[in-house]
Amino acid sequence: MSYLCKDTLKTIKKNTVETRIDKELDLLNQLSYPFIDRRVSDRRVSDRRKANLKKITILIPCYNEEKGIGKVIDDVPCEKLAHLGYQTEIIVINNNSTDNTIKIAYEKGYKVVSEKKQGKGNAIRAGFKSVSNDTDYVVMLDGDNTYKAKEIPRFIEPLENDFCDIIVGSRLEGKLNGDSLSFSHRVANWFFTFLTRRLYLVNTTDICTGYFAWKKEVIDELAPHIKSDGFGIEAEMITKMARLGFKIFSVPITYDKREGNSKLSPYLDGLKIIWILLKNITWRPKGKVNKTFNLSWRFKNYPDTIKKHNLDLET
Ligand SMILES: Nc1nc2c(ncn2[C@@H]2O[C@H](COP(=O)(O)OP(=O)(O)O)[C@@H](O)[C@H]2O)c(=O)[nH]1
Ligand SMILES: [Mg+2]
Repeated sequence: MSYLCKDTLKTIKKNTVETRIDKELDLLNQLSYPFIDRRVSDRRVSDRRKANLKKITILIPCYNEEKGIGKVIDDVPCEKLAHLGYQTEIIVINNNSTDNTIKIAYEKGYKVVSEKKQGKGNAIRAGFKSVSNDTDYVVMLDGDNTYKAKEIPRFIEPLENDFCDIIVGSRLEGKLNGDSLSFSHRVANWFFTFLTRRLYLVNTTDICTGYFAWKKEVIDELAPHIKSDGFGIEAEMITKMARLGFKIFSVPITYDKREGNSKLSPYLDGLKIIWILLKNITWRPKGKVNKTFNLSWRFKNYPDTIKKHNLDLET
């Protein structure tokens, strides 16, 4: 009798496990078609709702990046992300490109947002506006194939675990391949980062990076405060995100030599960054007063040594 019971139990257990695995395989099969196709469609959205997937929107600002954009897009691990439970949308933000950038993005089936006002800052602001409300995480990286889109699953992990609100990709603490970042750029970046850590108590180790990930609600709060047209945008975002009291942390990333020509003017953009770092020391979101603001307090404490580095913003 007891033998029979055990046997029956084993059969029931086996059937239940098999049914569950079958169901999961079915789900993955349903999902894999639209992700191989990689087009954003209503069907994919409804699949996502059905399967309760989270959504990642990837923003790629591009100005004449025909040499890199195809590689960046192909490198996005859509299928791996789908298996991890994410739907992926890619948005290329174009700014008057005169080469084949848009053609390549369209051919691959992705959404292109065109912003007439030139500059990376203008492009990113246009990109923020085009992020849909059902997005959970927003990732941004350059279209020149310097940052590695295949690192996205590892990159967003601290957001998923609720460790922080914003991830800043760190090249200085990550892997700099070949001569991807010149000595002078490294020194300048180190200096800007040092200033930012001291003045804003931000736990970041590379403030000139172009690789970011945010929770969607951060974008909603941050976007109205961003004004930069050009390359000051990264410094502006980091300083204002700090002032808004979000939790910011770095994740080491790989940085390769860029495809095509850089649009950065090292001296002019370097001066702009210093100006933004100094100007935003006193910046506060309108209607909010920071009672803990005190310069000596900032210089005494270093981000590594303080437990809670969010500023208390009170209305
Ligand atoms: N849409 C748009 N993208 C830009 C503009 N300027 C630069 N970018 C993009 O921003 C990213 C960073 O620019 P890049 O020249 O690589 O600067 P670097 O990474 O600091 O050397 C690249 O993907 C560029 O194509 C612009 O005016 N408009
Ligand atoms: Mg670049």
